[in-house]
Amino acid sequence: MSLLQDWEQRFCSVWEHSAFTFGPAALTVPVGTTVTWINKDDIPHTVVSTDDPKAFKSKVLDTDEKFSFTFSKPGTFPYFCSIHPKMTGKVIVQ
Ligand SMILES: [Cu+2]
Repeated sequence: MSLLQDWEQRFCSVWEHSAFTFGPAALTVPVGTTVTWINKDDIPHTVVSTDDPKAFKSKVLDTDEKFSFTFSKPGTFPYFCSIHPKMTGKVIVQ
């Protein structure tokens, strides 16, 4: 049985300071956590790692589609939406 709690990230459609947002924008999780992003917006979004090489990259997610990634190494993993590059977030893995 895993003691790790997996997380759901939601895309927010709030238009604030000219940027869409990920909610929460910064998430701190233990190593081994699977983070799932769910598009609760009515427009498509993506989740793309900004690291090189990319740690993860989703396809274009339509409404209610999901993308999951399991973080198996500690570190800070910034990401953005490739359709709306001002949408950024990060996952901090400890
Ligand atoms: Cu987007």
